[in-house]
Amino acid sequence: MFTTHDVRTRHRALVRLSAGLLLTGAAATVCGSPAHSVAPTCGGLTEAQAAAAGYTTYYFPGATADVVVGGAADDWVYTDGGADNISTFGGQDIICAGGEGDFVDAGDNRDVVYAGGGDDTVYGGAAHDEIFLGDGSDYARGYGAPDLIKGGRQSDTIFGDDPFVIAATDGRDTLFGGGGSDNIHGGGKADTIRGNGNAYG
Ligand SMILES: [Ca+2]
Ligand SMILES: [Ca+2]
Repeated sequence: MFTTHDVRTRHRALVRLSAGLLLTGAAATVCGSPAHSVAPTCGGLTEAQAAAAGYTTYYFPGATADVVVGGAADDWVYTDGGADNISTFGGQDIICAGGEGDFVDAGDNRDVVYAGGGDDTVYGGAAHDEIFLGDGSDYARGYGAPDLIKGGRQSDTIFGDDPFVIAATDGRDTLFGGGGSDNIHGGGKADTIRGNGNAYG
């Protein structure tokens, strides 16, 4: 099923697990895929598909508070329920944080974050990130480059860039509030901002 490269990738993930960087959970749910899927997906990929595509995978289903420390390469993260703490640094990472209030720092490069339910805090880091905040009263910062951030049903606070310092790296962000009374700040550059209740993340 797996190539030699996949085995090495999975081995590295297990090494991190054995180093005490990660905690595991139990039951599985679906993120970003139809409910009838056999294996849960994140960003349209199951863990096996993500590993085959070269991602370092962190798969922790269940309602436990997981801690994930990714690396400079491309990470695929599925933590499901529980208040998770996820940092993935460089690489083009795909993150599904699941329910409850999570903290996500996607780091450099282009990342895709599905924060799920709960009151989440999400930092996109540098580059063009896509952040979907889901339910809960969330807080998000896109930081540099043009980011796409979509709020959810409740009242969210969304910043396209650093709210305190206008920088040359600020991007033309696209920010949607979704439901609730949202607080949205574009930052530098010409941003597109909609309080639209039909644009849930
Ligand atoms: Ca990474
Ligand atoms: Ca980023």
